[in-house]
Amino acid sequence: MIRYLTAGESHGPELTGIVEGVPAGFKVTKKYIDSFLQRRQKGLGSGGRMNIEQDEVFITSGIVNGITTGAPIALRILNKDWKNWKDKEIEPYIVPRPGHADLVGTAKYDHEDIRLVLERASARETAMRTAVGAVAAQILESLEISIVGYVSSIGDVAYQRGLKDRIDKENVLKSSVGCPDPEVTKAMEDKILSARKLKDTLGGSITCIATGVPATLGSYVHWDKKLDAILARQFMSVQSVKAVEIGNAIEVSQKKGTEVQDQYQIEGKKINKISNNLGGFEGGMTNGEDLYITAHLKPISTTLTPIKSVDLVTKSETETVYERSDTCAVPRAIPIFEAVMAFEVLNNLLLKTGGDNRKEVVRNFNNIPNIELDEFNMNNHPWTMNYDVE
Ligand code: EPS
Repeated sequence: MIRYLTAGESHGPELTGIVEGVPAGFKVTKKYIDSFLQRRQKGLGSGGRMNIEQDEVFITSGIVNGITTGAPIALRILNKDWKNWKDKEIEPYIVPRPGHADLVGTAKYDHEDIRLVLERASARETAMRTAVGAVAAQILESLEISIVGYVSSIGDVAYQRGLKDRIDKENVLKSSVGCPDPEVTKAMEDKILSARKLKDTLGGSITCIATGVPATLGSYVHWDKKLDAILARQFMSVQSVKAVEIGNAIEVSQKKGTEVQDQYQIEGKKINKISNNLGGFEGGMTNGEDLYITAHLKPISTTLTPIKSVDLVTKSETETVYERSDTCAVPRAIPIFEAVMAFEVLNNLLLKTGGDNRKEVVRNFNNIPNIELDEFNMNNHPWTMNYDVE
């Protein structure tokens, strides 16, 4: 079991992360983690803050000479904006933004200023989650498991991937909005630019596909071990996410069973599927197909156009006051979801393989059986199910 904690405020000195349980002997580099962090800063729709930050990770424990040691991994990301906040007299923040954690968070912790809530609720926290997940992603890559994310919608402009289409990471990187299709990219760009002009914000969705994940991770025997459910929870925990979809779940829910099941067919010794509507999961377990999950994000709560709220000092109705923010955070959020997915896939892989070091993990990884005809040893006799009860 690997686990992690993050700490840090959006405008405080730094973000901190500690990852525990990573086996020894895997290559993990600052360069690889930084490539995730840099992607999280790019994308149409970003606000002014991304011109201030140039995120990079400082590894201060658990990885020596680019190789994991088995000890807890400590990560730091410095906030460049800190120097602008240090010793600054801060205006009171008394009007909560509907949709943000502001109102409920202030009530929950009995704060005297809303800023204390937004400092931690801010999606700045995802910088550290991205760094943590990048550690997992680099380890997965060494096991030939790769994860690619892309923007599948911005507002009501959607990109529908063909069932068998591979997503080319280069095309995602080339797009200002992280969508692999140039025509849809243009429509998404227009959508974001017009929202900015209208002083409004936009949501959208991000799809992540993991390739090379072996079958039988997760479990059907107990609710909290179902891997699709675990991943849904992790995706949902990212700021702004309001729905998580496994495979083509929404479409599947609207069709007949015979139309949507991923029917089996034999190819050589393999039992393959004719489609992947279920996103690589059957019964809460990976089935050897690509894992395919979409997070749907609401528009950011901080709008340039004021919306109705309350003044917590005068206790009267008022309108929100604009705080610097993004118009649309979806394009730059792709690496966050790749990272979140990588962490849980690695976690569940290690639950299966065990191992304190790379040699043990790789040996056990290579022994995970494929879903092939020869692997099945069926009894093929009538039998009785006995329990020692009346
Ligand atoms: C955010 C508001 C903006 C975003 C921030 C998330 O920050 P600021 O208030 O400093 O302008 O830029 O995202 C990040 C700082 C980041 O690194 O992703 C919010 O309110 O959630």
